[in-house]
This record gives sequence, C-alpha cells and structure tokens, in this order.
Amino acid sequence: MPDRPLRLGIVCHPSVGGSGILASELGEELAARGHEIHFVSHSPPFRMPVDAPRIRFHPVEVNSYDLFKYPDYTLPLSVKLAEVSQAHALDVLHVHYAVPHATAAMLAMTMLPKEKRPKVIVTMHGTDVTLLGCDAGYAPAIQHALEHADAVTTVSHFLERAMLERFQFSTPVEVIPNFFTPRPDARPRAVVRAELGLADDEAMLLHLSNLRPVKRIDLLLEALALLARTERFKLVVLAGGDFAPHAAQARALGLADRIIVRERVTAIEDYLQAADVGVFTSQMESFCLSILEAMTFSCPSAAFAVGGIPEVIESGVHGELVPFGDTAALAAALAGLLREPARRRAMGAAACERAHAHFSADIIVPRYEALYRRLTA
Ligand code: GMT
Repeated sequence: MPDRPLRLGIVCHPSVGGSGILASELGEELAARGHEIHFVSHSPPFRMPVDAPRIRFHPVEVNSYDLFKYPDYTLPLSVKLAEVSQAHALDVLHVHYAVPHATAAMLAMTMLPKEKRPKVIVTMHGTDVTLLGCDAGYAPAIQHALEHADAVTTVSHFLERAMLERFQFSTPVEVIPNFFTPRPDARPRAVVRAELGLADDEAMLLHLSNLRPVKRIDLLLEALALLARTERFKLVVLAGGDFAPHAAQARALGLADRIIVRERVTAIEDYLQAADVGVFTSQMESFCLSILEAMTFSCPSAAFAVGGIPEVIESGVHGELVPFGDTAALAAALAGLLREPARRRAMGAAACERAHAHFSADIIVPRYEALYRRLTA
C-alpha cells in the first residue's frame, strides 16, 4: 500500500529572507506531491502561493497590551501551533529558523496530550546559529529547544559545524541543502533589458538580498566603484529591504546612475534570466540561496568565500570566489567575467548543471519527505 499523504505544519518568518523563502517553496513542493500543508505565521510568507490546493495559512494574531513594553509573539504562536496541530492532526511540525519558532513549538507540544503531538523538526538557517546563537539572551533557549526537537537539519555542512560548536544536544542532525525551483512564466530577456534601459554593450550585474548589514552593501559598492573605472555595466538590486541608507555612498562613489533598485519583486525569474553575473558581498552566508537562484539561470556569480558558499560553488568552475573584504580582487574577478563571455557562459552552464544535479527540488524535497516518514513511522 502506498504511503498516505502527510499532514505537515510549516512555521517560518514571512518577510523577505532566505529561511522564509525556502520554507514557502518547500511547502509548495510538498503540496504538489500530495501532502497537506499548514503554514503558521503572523502574515502570509512572501513567496507562499495563494489559492494553491492543499495549502492553508493560519495567521497568528499578536495583540499589544499597555502592560507590555514589547508585544509578545512567542506565546500566541505556541498557542496557535498547539491548536493547528490538534485540529488538523498534524504528523509533523517543521519549524524554519530557531528563534522564536523552535521554542514556541516546544511549548506547544507540552500543551498537547502525548498522543496528539506531531514530530517537531527544526531547520537552522544561518543567523539563528551565527548571530542569535552567540547572544547570551537567546543561546540557552535555542539549545533547550534543539534538545527537545525530534530532528534538526541545517542547510550546509558549514552551518552544521558552527551549530555543533555552539550547542550541545543529543537530537539527530542532518544536512539538507537548500533548493530552488524557478517559475516558468518569465518575460523574454530582451524585454527585461529594455525595461531596465540597458544598452547593448552594457553588462547586467544582479544582486538579490534583504540588504541587512550582514550583506555588506558598502563592500559591494566599493567593488563596483573599482569596476566602473574600466567596464560598462548596470547593477540591478532586487531588494528585500530599503536601499535608501546606501544611496549616499552610491552617489559619493559616482555609481548613482549605474544602480537600478527593484523592491519586493516576486517574479525574480524575469531578472535572473536577463543577468550576466551575480554579485554578492555578505560577510556570512550559511548557503546563499540567491547564488543558487542565479545558477539555475546559468548566471555565474562572484562573491566572497564565506560560510557555506564554497559548498554551493567551486571557484573558477561555477563562478568566482575571493577572500572576504578584498574588493579589488572582487572587481578584478568581475572584470574577467565581463571581458570573457565564452568563459562566463561555460561557468554559467556548469553552474546550471550543478544546481539541477545537487540543489533541485527533485533531489532535495524527497530528503525532507524521507525524514518525515522516518520520524512518523
Ligand atoms: O540572510 C538572509 O537572507 C536571511 C536568512 C534567513 O534565515 O532568512 O538567510 C539564511 O538562510 C538562507 C536559507 O537557508 C541561507 O541561504 C542564507 O545563507 C542564510 N543567511 C545567513 O546565514 C546570513
């Protein structure tokens, strides 16, 4: 008899950030494979499909009370998780990003009779280890929640090592890398380039991120100022945050008319397929979903070799990696890619092949399904 579809709860931060995007896409893929998906968050996740079959969204209502200086989200989330787990007889509750989701899930389980508790999986995404994991106000709570989960996953071996250095717990850990499935209905490359006002001899560089401090937009602009001395290009920024704080630096470096910002774009595929090179300057990435998104469109990237990025691309094969902070080396790597279109295309093709072979939904989603099945067997 075939395995019955599973009833799965997914908890994530809904804003533009890697963990929420990955969680939304995982939910979408699992629903397409016949499972019933229940997203729980304070707002619908950024890339969650609306009106898709077998996908439901359960909002967490956060009230503000005069007594509290700061509104509390963890308790209403835990109550909602207990309610949804029981009402929909969830098999698994998969929480993405430990804070505060893993603690809320743990608390929710203690509100339910043992036989009604779904298995809890915590996926660590990055700053829940590398930033909050170093904060004395959070670390003990993260460790406690990891100890009480049924399974923990991380998105790279780098993050697994970082997590095991910081936290002691006995729950089994599995590395399941990120995946990306591009949507098909992209506008033609020429139409997108025309929309952006790109001349025929102008290269299109692409940066996608939430622009948080860890993305080091200051270094991105420094590298591009060096590149601008010799190359013709425009940088398109698909921004999940406000670019305004960086505008003064861009102007001071003479880059103002070379930067095009598009905010909260959902059809990222339009821009990915039109781009020549991706450029990323984070000081830390556990994986860097944006590099993978570019890879699936045969777009090689230049980036700093930090965190899990070298697990995603090999320098010189699928893109170029340079030491963190070396903006001159980054500019030189970018100039090389722009001047040698044949090498750039070969790297793009290798990147695309690697994305499909290692980081596609067909490879990764069955690994999550297998984990769910093992836990619920
Ligand atoms: O940095 C972001 O874009 C947000 C952050 C998140 O958790 O939402 O991203 C982290 O998770 C992504 C998905 O697993 C990873 O691809 C990113 O590398 C990771 N970011 C950091 O570690 C800084």
